[in-house]
Amino acid sequence: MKEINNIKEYVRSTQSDKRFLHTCGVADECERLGDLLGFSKEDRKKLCIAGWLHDITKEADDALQESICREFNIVIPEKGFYDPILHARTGAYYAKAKFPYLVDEKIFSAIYNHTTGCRGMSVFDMIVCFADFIEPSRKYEGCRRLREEFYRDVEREDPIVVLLRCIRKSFDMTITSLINKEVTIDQETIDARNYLIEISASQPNEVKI
Ligand code: DGI
Ligand code: FE
Ligand code: FE
Repeated sequence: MKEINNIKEYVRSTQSDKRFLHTCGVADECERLGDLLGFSKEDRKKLCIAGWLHDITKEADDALQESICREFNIVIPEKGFYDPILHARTGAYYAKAKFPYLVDEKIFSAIYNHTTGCRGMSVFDMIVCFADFIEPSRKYEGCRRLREEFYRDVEREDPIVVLLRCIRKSFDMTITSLINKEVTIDQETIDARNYLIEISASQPNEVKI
């Protein structure tokens, strides 16, 4: 618990009020989803840590983004440090460097993949990614509706089937919004969406936990 408080204090002191509210929402949502999907107490704690840390570099200035990129050999995007995906990559490395005893492979992967997802993403990754999309401080109508749909359907269907369907719908909304904004769509985002369709149609219960 003390470790989580250290993380919480660090995040509180480095994020704006709005971002911190979002981070609290994601950490809570991660715990709730972990519980619904039958994760162990230990994994629920890890999900919560991933939630607290997922946007650790979202508000970092260019100098910090650049130094993280140089230290961990992350390619600086053509768009520059405003690239919306970069904070997921720098965040994973930075969180691991800052809290080495807490950030294991699962947490690293969930932070790394939280914006785009990826082909073969685990249920742990999906929970953090989906919690990021539906946490209560997101007021966008699509997020609110998807949150309601998830909590309604999970009462009467296999939770993993519902998670696969709802997270795929969240990718559909993100992709549609990127198309409407006439901006590029990262290959990982497309791969994640295709993977979710394929795995849902074949073996939803064989997805990596
Ligand atoms: O960091 P958050 O705002 O909490 O959420 P996030 O990490 O999911 O980032 C959301 C932003 O990322 C949103 O503006 C859409 C953008 N995004 C997600 N996938 C892609 C993308 N932007 C581009 N250009 N391409 C993508 O594939
Ligand atoms: Fe993010
Ligand atoms: Fe976020």
